[in-house]
Amino acid sequence: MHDDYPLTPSQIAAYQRDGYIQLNEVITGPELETFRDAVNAAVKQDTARLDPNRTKGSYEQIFIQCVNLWHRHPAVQPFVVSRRLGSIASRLSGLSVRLWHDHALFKEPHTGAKTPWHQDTPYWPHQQKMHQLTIWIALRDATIENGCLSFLPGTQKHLDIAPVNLADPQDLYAVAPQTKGLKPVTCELKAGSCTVHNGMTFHYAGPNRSDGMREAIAIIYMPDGTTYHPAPHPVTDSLGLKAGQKLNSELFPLVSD
Ligand SMILES: O=C(O)CCC(=O)C(=O)O
Repeated sequence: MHDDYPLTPSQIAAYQRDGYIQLNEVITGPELETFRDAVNAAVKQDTARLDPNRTKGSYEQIFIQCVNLWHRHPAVQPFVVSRRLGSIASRLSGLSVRLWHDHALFKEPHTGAKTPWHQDTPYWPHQQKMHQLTIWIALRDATIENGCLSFLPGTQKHLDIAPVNLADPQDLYAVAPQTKGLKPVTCELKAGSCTVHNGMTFHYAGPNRSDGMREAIAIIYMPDGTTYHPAPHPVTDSLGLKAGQKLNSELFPLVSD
């Protein structure tokens, strides 16, 4: 995971124009198996205390979400803070980047919940909002049947839209009428391939109608120099940060040159 994944100037231009891009075969072979096993073991450990018969709220029906695996699970860490992934984020955004956080996003079979159309950055306690980006890695094939991602190209330029409540979403056109008429692009991915999206790009995933788990991990990056905007967030709530403080502690490592 030390080598650079090849990116052409036209791929970088496409990412900057559309706010997302699909990159195939980013992690392959034994590395993919090791990463998938490590993430699966981490999710299993993190969810072991949950009662499988509990009633799940609407958010929990969307996916099993385990945040910052890299910080608690040594086998996951080398992948999340790897040069290969950090350098993709840095070259696509054109900026030096830090890790914001990772999260495993496992959509359970037949639970029926879609991930509603939303932008990410409005949820985050950051003063700067325009250049965060997520590498979403399929650990097993992501298909229309099991809930792969779709994007609305160019919507990263639509700032100042109120955050969508994922557990109780409004209609997309009520939240963001400027998206009317845009054609979504759906990205089916082979395991080990990924999509990268700007945190302001609207995206969506359908329900998992297959018999297997949709296993993915999303790794989120922010430009070096991003500062704290006081707002509740599980990653920063316990850190005692002050408004305007740089997010540059060991929890937010620099992952690019
Ligand atoms: O995995 C999903 O269903 C949604 C992912 C997502 O919203 C994200 O990575 O920003």
